[in-house]
Amino acid sequence: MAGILCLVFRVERLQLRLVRLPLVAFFETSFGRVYNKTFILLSLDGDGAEGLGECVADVDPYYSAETNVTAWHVIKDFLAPLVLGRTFEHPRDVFASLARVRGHNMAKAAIEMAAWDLAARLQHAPLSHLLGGTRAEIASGVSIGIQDSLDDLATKVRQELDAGYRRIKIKIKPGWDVAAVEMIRARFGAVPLMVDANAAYTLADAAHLAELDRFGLMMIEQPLEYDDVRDHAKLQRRITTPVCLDESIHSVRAAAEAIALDACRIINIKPGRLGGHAESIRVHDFCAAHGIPVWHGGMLESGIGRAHNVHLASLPNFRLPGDIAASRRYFVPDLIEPGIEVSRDGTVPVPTGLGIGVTVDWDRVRAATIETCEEKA
Ligand code: NPQ
Ligand code: MG
Repeated sequence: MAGILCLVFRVERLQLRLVRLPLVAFFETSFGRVYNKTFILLSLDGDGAEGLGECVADVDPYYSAETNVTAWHVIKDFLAPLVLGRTFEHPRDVFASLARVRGHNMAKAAIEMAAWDLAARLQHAPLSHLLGGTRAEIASGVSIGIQDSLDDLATKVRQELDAGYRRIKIKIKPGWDVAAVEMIRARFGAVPLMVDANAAYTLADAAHLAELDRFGLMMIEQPLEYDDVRDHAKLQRRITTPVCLDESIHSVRAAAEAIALDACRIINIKPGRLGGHAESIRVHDFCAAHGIPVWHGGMLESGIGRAHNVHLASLPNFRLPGDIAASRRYFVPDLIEPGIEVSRDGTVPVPTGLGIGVTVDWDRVRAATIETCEEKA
């Protein structure tokens, strides 16, 4: 942004905390049901300031290959030595400095995002200013997990529409798809609605997925294999619902390939999956240049990761509501006070304080911490 020329910082200390928080309600996807969220909080100290990042890996390698244990190991033994004692000119250089380690984007993102927060604080600026955000508030949608019954689903949809959320996403899997969408259309009419399969189908299900075409869905997210592009392109030729890719988009190159093959019409950006803010901005910009709208995904983050997401989602090509809902849908209490709140019109204000701009309740963090580790330059 204008006026911010020098973002130099030196990384002096890296701290990991393994934290566990109970979820307000269970969350079920095509890959399983969870009752709590276990994640790594990462602090980077340098030049008298501290930046925070949150690793979005889970306990199981079911959404993606990474877990808390792999992230802890890779950060401590391989990534921390690449940043400790180093001086960076700009946080956008951090991801490239970790390139020797293949993959492990969620582990890399925790460090990279903490570096952005640190640099923003050293500049006395909100993170959104460094990222190139152009919005003062972002549009918020909800992701509703698989329920025990269609009645339970209807209750949830009613509740979220009443709360003001700007679109409803439901998780689907074989046996919980067409009837669930049909019920929502019958009871709630033409509300902005989409579905997310988390890779639960194969190309052999194309005719079945085409049954969703008549409901005017905004999109179907990641219907096929987590690392697939080609079959999604074949599927997109057989259905009219726009395909959105999530799991398959692990880099700007993967996004370029998917767009070139017409494997998707929309892309979900999650900084954890992409290795941080810088690679997310590259995907955002590439999609903007190719007329592909993006929206910000969610990984059941605490208020710390959620705040990072709000700042990133303030960039201009985040044209659809994100999976960035209120803290109270997930954690009561959250690790930040006050939590992320959603207005009656379904928006979240972009914090204007320094860095991620939220206040961490360190007593709550300590109470929820299972294990810690500290590495110094
Ligand atoms: C998605 N999130 O868009 C993911 C999937 C997901 C809000 O729908 C722990 C770790 C639990 C990762 C639950 C939403 C998770 C997780 C869901 C990811 O596909
Ligand atoms: Mg998804």
